[in-house]
Order: sequence, then structure tokens, then C-alpha cells
Amino acid sequence: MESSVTLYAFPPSHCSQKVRLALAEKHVAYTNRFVDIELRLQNFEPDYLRLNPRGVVPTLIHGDHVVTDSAKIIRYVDDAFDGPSLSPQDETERKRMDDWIDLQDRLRIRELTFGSMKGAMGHALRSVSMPLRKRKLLRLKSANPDLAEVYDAKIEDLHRWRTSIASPEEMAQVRDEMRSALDRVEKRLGESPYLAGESYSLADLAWTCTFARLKMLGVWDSFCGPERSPGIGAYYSRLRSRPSFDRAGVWERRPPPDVRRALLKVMLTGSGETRVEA
Ligand SMILES: N[C@@H](CCC(=O)N[C@@H](CS)C(=O)NCC(=O)O)C(=O)O
Repeated sequence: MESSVTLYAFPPSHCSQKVRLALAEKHVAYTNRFVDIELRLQNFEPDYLRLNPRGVVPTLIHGDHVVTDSAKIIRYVDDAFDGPSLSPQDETERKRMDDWIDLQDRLRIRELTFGSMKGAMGHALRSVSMPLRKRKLLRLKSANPDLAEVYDAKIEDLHRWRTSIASPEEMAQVRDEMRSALDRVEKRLGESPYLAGESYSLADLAWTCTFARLKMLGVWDSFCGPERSPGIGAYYSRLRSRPSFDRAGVWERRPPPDVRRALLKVMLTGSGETRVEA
């Protein structure tokens, strides 16, 4: 009997999208467990922290394996399941793929997201969600002394996060890091159709979600407009035309109001478990 697969994820989360995309590319059926990381902050609950001590999404459970960290999970998904391989056989290309995955993983996307999101949503993230987080972490820490260290690390991380998004200098650095990484992608695309080599790999998959996030934040033109990054524009069109893009529900724009309302309803009331077919 095949082991069951469960993904703990939050629909708009950039890291969750990477894993959904890997599962879609590999045609893996799974149960999606909704974890609200914005309002109810289910990622701070003790049971979730025992699965994922950093208190972040995504987490993948496959049989007895608990895998955290999206860069590790996408590699795990590629190795553990049948379906087209998303990693090159050639050693040099594989090393190159790993380097591109790691570069993408180091980008400070949550800072960019919280610092750049416009309108009511941006206000809610910065001014409503952030103070809620601190209060909930302190309350849960005193109710769960066995997890005090884990909560302290989370409180410290929250402090760094809030400090970064409030600092114009740090935000400028976040944007500079993104720009220089994108310049490297642009240069690479002048040499090869995909980041690792001739074929689509996990590296392209991970970067797909970064490009989609730049679109969703409305900052695409300032980072990779046609003058600076013509190669990236054409490359992203190829990436987003893969059937997995829609199947995985990659967000490249804010969803229409009915979808937003449905999401809010699950955030406020639901336990949200859905089955995703292969
Ligand atoms: N390196 C981790 C980062 C995970 C991460 O930061 N996840 C975000 C969503 S994309 C999250 O859960 N944020 C909630 C929080 O930090 O409290 C990964 O790639 O899985």
C-alpha cells in the first residue's frame, strides 16, 4: 500500500507554492491541510511546532517522514515519487541546479512581501498581523513551558522581521539582493534555456514562484522589466505555461473578491482539509 502524503500549507505562501508545484509536476495526489499563518496563526500552535519547530509552512508528511523547509521538500518529492525526474543526471548540472535552488532560498521574500504589499492587504499584514503574532507567541510560551526555547526563537525571529520591514536601509538591501540575483539569472539565460542546463529542473521550479511573487506584488517592472531582463520575461512565460502552474495554484496576482472571501472564511472558521488529485 502506498504511504499517504499530507502537505501543511497556506495558499498564498511562496514556500508552499514551491512544494505544490513540485507535487503537481510529479503528479502526486495528496491531502492539503490549511495552516493559517496570518490571522489565527495556526503555525504557532504546539502541535504544529512539534512537526515544524521553526513554526513555518510548508511541512510535508509522507508515511513516517516529516520533511520541513521547501528547498528540502522539493528535493524529497523529486526523489521519493515516480514521474518525470526534475533533477539532471549529469553531476555538473546537478551541482548547478543545487546552487540556483540555494540562491533562491536565500532571497528574503517574506521581507519583500511584507515591505512591498500595497493597499488594505499591506496594511493588514504590517499593522494587524504583526502585533497579533507577538501576543500569541507570548501567550503560548507561558502556556507551554516545554516549548519555551522554540517560542523564544520565534519571538526573536519576529523581532528581526519587524525591524527589517520598518528600516528603509534594510529594505533597500533586500531589494538589492533580489536585483543582483535576477541579474545572475538573466546572464545565465543567455547561456542556457534553463538554469541547470538544457532541461527544466527543480531550480526553474523554485524560481517560478519568485517571479510569480514579483508579479503579485506589482514590482515586476522595477525588478525585471523588459529593458533590464528581456530573457527573464520570455523564460517566465515558458515556466508559467506549464500545466503544473495552474494545477498548483501559483498566485501571480491577488485573487478576485470571491476567492478572497472564501479564503478569509477558511481562515476564520475552517480546519480546511482538501484532497488534491494526481
Ligand atoms: N526556509 C523555509 C522558510 C519558510 C517560511 O518562511 N514560510 C513562511 C511562508 S512562505 C511562513 O510560514 N511564515 C510564517 C512565519 O514566519 O510566522 C522554507 O523554505 O520552507
